Amino acid sequence: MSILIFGHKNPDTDSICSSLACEYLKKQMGMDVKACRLGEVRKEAEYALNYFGVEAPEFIDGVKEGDEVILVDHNEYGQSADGLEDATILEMIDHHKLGGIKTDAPLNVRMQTVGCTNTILYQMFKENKIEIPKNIAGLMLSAIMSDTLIYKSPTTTEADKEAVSALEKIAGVNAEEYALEMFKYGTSLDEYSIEEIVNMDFKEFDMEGNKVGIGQVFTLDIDSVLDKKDDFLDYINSTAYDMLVLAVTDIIKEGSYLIYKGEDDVISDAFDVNGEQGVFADGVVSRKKQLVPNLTSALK
Ligand SMILES: [Mn+2]
Repeated sequence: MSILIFGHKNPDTDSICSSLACEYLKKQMGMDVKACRLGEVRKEAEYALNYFGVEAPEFIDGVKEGDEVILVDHNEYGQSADGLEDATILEMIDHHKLGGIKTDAPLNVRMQTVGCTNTILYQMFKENKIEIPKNIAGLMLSAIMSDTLIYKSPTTTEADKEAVSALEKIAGVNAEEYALEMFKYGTSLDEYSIEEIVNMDFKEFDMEGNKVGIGQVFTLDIDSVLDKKDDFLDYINSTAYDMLVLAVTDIIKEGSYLIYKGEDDVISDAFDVNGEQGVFADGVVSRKKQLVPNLTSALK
């Protein structure tokens, strides 16, 4: 039976793409392996798979005694396949802290403090002098751009950037432009109604006797929200809140667009902006640390 390669449960783009890149690498090295996944393919990874024309790894709901496995992008029982305690772990390739796995036999472990598992895999391709095909290179760079948030994550290293600059030549894309499109698709709010978006992550506060609601959504598909600003306002203004702020947070620009029910002056004071619907509050990304305290003091 094939050796099973899989990333963590609730797989992100790195877990999906590292299982596929590792599968290709090990096959070239003469091993009988199969890429698997432990959960649904999310939209971001779906974009990468479709773009580069690769099929998703096969879904498995657990492993059992006698199975041989390679773990990528994780190394903890809690994040891994059900039954892992009974299977044989042959190898782990990961960039996270050690999470307490125990084995009966020796195994290969490759851990590095880089931004993405696919950066390690890239080095393994090089070390083994195995050429990376175009579609696999595309998946690998998708994962690195995703895990490093286009190099904005503090986990980003020079090794990640070096890998991407080599991979983008093979894949034939501009990594940054490609990644923005991938994030846009991955964070699209198209399938949600106005009411669902406002209430997706919504909390209510009492500020100086005012009933204030703050909703926050993370997306890079900003235009699809701002284009419907008036519809959002119709709904927001129909609520019973004294003040309601919807923060549409752009993680790449590191700020939030604000649509609100309430006084323009309060928004101006709170975020040091020219208070108007859809205004961009630069640097405002946290409800707990910024939206709530800033609005509370502005309402005083
Ligand atoms: Mn990862």
